[in-house]
Amino acid sequence: MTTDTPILYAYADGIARITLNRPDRLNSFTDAMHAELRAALARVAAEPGARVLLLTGAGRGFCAGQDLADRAVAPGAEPVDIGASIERNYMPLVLALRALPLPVVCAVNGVAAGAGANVALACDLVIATRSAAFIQAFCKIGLIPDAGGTSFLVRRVGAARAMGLALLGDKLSAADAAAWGLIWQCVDDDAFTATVETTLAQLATAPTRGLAAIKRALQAAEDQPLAAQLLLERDLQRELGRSDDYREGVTAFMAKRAPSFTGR
Ligand code: T3D
Repeated sequence: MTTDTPILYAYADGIARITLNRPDRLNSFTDAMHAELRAALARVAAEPGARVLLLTGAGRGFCAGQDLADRAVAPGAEPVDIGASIERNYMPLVLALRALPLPVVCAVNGVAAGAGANVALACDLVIATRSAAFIQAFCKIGLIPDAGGTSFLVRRVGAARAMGLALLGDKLSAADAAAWGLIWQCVDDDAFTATVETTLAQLATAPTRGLAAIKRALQAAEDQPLAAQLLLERDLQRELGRSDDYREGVTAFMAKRAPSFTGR
């Protein structure tokens, strides 16, 4: 695999694939990598037939967060404005992953630390290989979890575990991450690739508009009360009831045959 470019992009058969590609630095983020990642996500959004996105890392790690080599400050020098970096890079990244109108599968192939862990959590389905781990490493360098971490952690694992992970920065195994409800699945290393590919194939042939609406509704449920959620469900269901895939789903069920969804 080439390391010339920090982001690899591939597309075929409805499946877009983005690989973080700085393996010798555990795929940690630089400004250049963020710019390429933004461009790749824009490409997915513009890909007419894209029905699922895979995000993964090259080499033995998924992502070790911000490249700290870019953050070393000489004595007496002005520190980097990290807020500006977050605004320029991490906020648009998390929001773009959440807004994509198709499922985003994050295949966590190894350690996910700092913002790398939280970018994974911004994806819709996180499948981690058993030897992977999640580390809220921020507390070790005097920072707080960013890239949505404070929100994802509290919502998924509850306040007590979120506080422990964020304050101690301990390594959370992929198995515990799945058991705690932080991620979807922990898979044995030798079954990891096959499981990811089966999941991608399933999602790439599913009713894409319906999946996008599920994503939107579940995200909305994090912020709004039941009454508003019921209204959103009504509106999305009304829209989906007019889709080709709903018609095909019902027709196939009645005909006792497998459906063939087009994503429309
Ligand atoms: O813009 C902003 O600044 C704001 C955003 C901040 C968000 C953040 O993400 S802050 C948190 C940054 N990340 C970390 O603090 C994690 C740092 N890395 C580690 O703690 C460890 O590398 C790991 C626990 C992730 C993995 O440990 P291990 O033993 O498996 O690997 P290693 O030997 O530490 O790393 C392998 C190489 O990658 C090594 O380089 P070398 O010695 O082979 O030349 C290491 O220095 C490099 N590396 C790992 N993480 C980073 C990194 N280089 C730069 N930045 C990194 N984050």
